[in-house]
Amino acid sequence: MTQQLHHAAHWGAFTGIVKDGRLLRVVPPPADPAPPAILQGMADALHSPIRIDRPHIRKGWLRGDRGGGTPRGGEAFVPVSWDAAASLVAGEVARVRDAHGPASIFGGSYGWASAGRFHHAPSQLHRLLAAAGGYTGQVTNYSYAAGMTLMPHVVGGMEIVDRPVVAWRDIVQHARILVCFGGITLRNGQVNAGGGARHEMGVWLRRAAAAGLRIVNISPLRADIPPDVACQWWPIRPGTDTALMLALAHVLIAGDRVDHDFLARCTVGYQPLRAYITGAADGIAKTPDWAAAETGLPAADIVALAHDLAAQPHMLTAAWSLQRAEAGEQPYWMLAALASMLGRVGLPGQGFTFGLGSENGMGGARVMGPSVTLPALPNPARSVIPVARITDMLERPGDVVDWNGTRITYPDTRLVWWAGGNPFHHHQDLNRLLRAWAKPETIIVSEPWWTPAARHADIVLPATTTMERDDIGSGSLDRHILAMKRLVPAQGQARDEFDYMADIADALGVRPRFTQQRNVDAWLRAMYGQAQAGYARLDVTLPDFDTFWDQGLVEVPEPDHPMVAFSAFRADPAARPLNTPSGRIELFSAGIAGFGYDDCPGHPVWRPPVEYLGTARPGQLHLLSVQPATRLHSQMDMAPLSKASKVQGREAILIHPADAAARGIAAGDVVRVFNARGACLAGAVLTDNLLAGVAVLPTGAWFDPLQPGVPGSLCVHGNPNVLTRDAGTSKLGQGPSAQSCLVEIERFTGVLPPITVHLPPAIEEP
Ligand SMILES: Nc1nc2c(c(=O)[nH]1)N[C@H]1C(S)=C(S)[C@@H](COP(=O)(O)OP(=O)(O)OC[C@H]3O[C@@H](n4cnc5c(=O)[nH]c(N)nc54)[C@H](O)[C@@H]3O)O[C@H]1N2
Ligand SMILES: Nc1nc2c(c(=O)[nH]1)N[C@H]1C(S)=C(S)[C@@H](COP(=O)(O)OP(=O)(O)OC[C@H]3O[C@@H](n4cnc5c(=O)[nH]c(N)nc54)[C@H](O)[C@@H]3O)O[C@H]1N2
Ligand SMILES: [Mo]
Repeated sequence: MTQQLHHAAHWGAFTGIVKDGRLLRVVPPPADPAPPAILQGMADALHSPIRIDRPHIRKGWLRGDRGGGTPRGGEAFVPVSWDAAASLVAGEVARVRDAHGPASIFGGSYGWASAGRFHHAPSQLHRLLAAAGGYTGQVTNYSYAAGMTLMPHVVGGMEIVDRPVVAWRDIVQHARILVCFGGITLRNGQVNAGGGARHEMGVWLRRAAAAGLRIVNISPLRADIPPDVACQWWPIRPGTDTALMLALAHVLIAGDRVDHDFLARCTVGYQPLRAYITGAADGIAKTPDWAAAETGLPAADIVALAHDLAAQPHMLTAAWSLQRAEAGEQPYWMLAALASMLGRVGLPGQGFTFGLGSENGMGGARVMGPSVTLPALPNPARSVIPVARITDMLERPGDVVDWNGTRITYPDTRLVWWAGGNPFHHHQDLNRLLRAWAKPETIIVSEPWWTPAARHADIVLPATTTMERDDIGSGSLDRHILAMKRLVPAQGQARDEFDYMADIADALGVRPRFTQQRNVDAWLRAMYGQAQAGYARLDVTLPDFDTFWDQGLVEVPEPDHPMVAFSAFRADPAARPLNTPSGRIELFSAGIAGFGYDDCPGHPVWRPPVEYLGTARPGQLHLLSVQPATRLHSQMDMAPLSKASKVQGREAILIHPADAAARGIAAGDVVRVFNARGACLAGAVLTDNLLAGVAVLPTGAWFDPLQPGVPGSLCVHGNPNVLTRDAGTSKLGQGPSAQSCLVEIERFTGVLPPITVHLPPAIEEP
C-alpha cells in the first residue's frame, strides 16, 4: 500500500510517498514557488548505506585508552548492544560529574540537527545533562555571533540580525535603491531552521527588479544576485566592506548631505565617529580614494552612490557572511551608522537590515508569534563558552577569555557529548581541532550517519532521522507550523534521542525530570499548545492540535500592516526609546568603549584583517567558504545532488580564469588548496563572474583526511575548514572568522586518492 504523509526538513516541507516501509520519493507543497532541489535526496539519505546501524565503540577506548594525546579518528569501531552502550554512557556522565564537576562535561553540542522541534537532538541532550547535574554549554552561534552580540549595544536588541523585521513588500513599494553587501543569493534562500513551506526570496527579488528597484550587488561574486536579475556588480575585495561604508559616509559629510535632524533626534555619538571619518581623530581621512585602495572599487563610483543614496529612498542590507570574518562587528556597526547618517531608518521599506538574503523567510511579513519549541531545563553548572572557542577551551583549561564585557574561564573538559552537530564540519582550522580533540577522556557522538564527527568519537550512538518519528517543524523565520509524520520505522537499531536518553536518564536516576512523565504524543500536544496560546495573545487563532495534525500544516496569516523596524522610535524617540543605555541608536557606545578592547573600540572603525588581499603575498588568494547550494552544511553531502556537483569527486572551487592561467590550471583539474594550517583537494571551476584574486570553496564536503587521525593530513575531498583561521571576530563577539583566509592553489599532479568518507569506517565484529 502506498501512503502519502506530511513531513519537513530545514530545506522545506514535503509529502513523503511511502511503500512497504520505504520512502520512494517526496513531493513539495504545490504552493511552494521554489521547492529546494535538496529535497530530492531524502530517500537516499534515509536508506543510505552509511546510516549507523548499531551502537559502536572505538577499539582503543575499549582497551582503556582515555584521551591522553593520541588523535582520534584513525581506528576501527566495534559494535555493541544498546544496553552496553547506554550503561557506558551513563557511567561516564556520572563518573566525570562526580570526579571533576559537571562543567567538565561539554554538552554544548552546537549544530542544526533536524527541523523537528521536539526530537531536536541538542535540545534533548541539554535537558538530559541539565537533569543529571549540569554541563558546559555554548552561547551565540556560528551564523551571526558578532552581529548578535554587537547589535544590542547599538540598537537595543538583536532582532534586526536574526528576524524578518523588514518585509520585501515594503521595500518594493517604498525603496528605489537596494544596496546588498554580500548580495541576495537564492542558494541560501532554500533553508531556514525548522523548515518552511514557501521559498519566496527569488519571487521577491524578481518583483523588486521588475518594479524598477536599482540593485547594487556589493560582493566578490556576481552570482550573489541571480543572472536574470539586473544589478550593478561591485566586485569588492573580501573583508573591506567597512572601508567602503566609511567612504560613503565621508562623501555625505564632505557634501553636507548628512541628515542632522535624524542624528540629533535618534542617535548618540555622531561626533566621535565623524572625527574618525574625516581624519580629525587619527589623521587618516576615510575618503573614496582611501577606500578605493582597500576595496578595489573606483572612487568615482563611491561618490556617485553616496549622492544617489542621499537623494533617494533606499534599503541597505548586509549578508551574515560579512560578520563571520575578523573584526566582523565593524561592517555591521558601520552599516547602522551609515543608514543613520542617511536618515531613513524607521521609514517603511527603508533604512538598514541584515541577512535579507541569508535564509528563507528573511524579508517575509509575519506576525512575531512564538515558534514551537522544547522547553529547556536550567543548567546547574552555569558554565558556557562562546560557541566558536571550542578548540581554545580544549587546549587551555583554566584560561580566561573575554566576551562581551565578561571574562569566562575555560573548564577542564573530560567528557564531550555531541548530538545534532558536526564540529568536523563547522569549526575552523580542523587540524588544530583534531589535536585538541585528543585531550578529553571520552567523546560521545549521537548521529544517524557516519559523519566526520561520528568517526572521531569513542562511543557512537545511532540516532533515527526525522523520517522515523513524529514531530513538529517550526522556525522563527517562517509563518508555517509543519506536521512531521513518521514515514518509516526506525532503520537498523537506530533510536530516537528522547527514547534512549530516557533510558540513560533512568540509569542516572533522573528519568521523571527528563521526560516530565510525558510520552511523545503528550509532548507534541503540549508544545503545540504553548505556541497556540502565544498566538492567541496576539489575536491569532490556531486550530486545535488534531486539526493541525490532520491538515499537515498551519499557515499563520501575514500581518496586513507594514513591517517597519524602528518606526515608533523614529516617530517619538523620547516616548519609545530603544533598549540601549541612551535609548537611541549608539554610533558611539560608552558600554563597548568601557570594555577597553583593543580590537573593538567605542565606534565603528576600519581594522584590516590579518589575512586579506591587502596582506597577501604574491601568489596567495583570498578563500571564501560560502554556504553550499546542494546541501545544508554537511547534511545531505552523501545524496546524489551534492555528489553530482563535485568535480572528479572533489568539492568544486571557483577560480578566476586569470588566476587559473597563472597556475597552469584548467577547468576540471583537481587542485591542491593549501596554507600553513592545512591542505585539501578540490575540483577547479573557472568563472570570470568572480573578482580575480578570490577563490570560493563552499562548506560541507565531509572531511576526508588521507590518513585519518593524523593532524595535517591532506583532506582529499575539499573541506575548507582545514584552511580557515580559528580566531574570534574580536573580544566582543568572539564569533568565527572563517571568511578571513588566505591560501595558495596549485594543480594536483599526484595519483588521485579515492573518497572514502562516504563509506562506513572500518568495523571489527567483537
Ligand atoms: N568555513 C566555514 N565554516 C562554517 C561556516 C562558513 O561560512 N564557513 N558557516 C558556519 C555556520 S553559519 C553554521 S550554522 C555551521 C553549521 O554547522 P552544523 O550545524 O554543525 O552543520 P550540520 O551539517 O547541519 O550538522 C548537523 C548534524 O546533525 C546531524 N543530525 C541531523 N538530524 C539529527 C538527529 O535527529 N539526531 C542527531 N543526533 N543528529 C542529527 C546531521 O547528520 C549533521 O551531522 O557551520 C559553520 N561553519
Ligand atoms: N543551501 C544552503 N542555504 C543555507 C545554508 C546552507 O548550508 N545551504 N546555511 C544557512 C545558514 S546556517 C546560514 S548562517 C546562512 C548564511 O548566510 P550568509 O552568511 O549570507 O551566506 P554565505 O553563503 O556565507 O555568504 C553570502 C555571500 O556573501 C559573499 N561574501 C563573503 N564574504 C564577503 C565580504 O567580505 N564582503 C562582501 N561584500 N561579500 C562577501 C559571498 O560571495 C557569499 O556568496 O545561510 C543559510 N542558508
Ligand atoms: Mo549558520
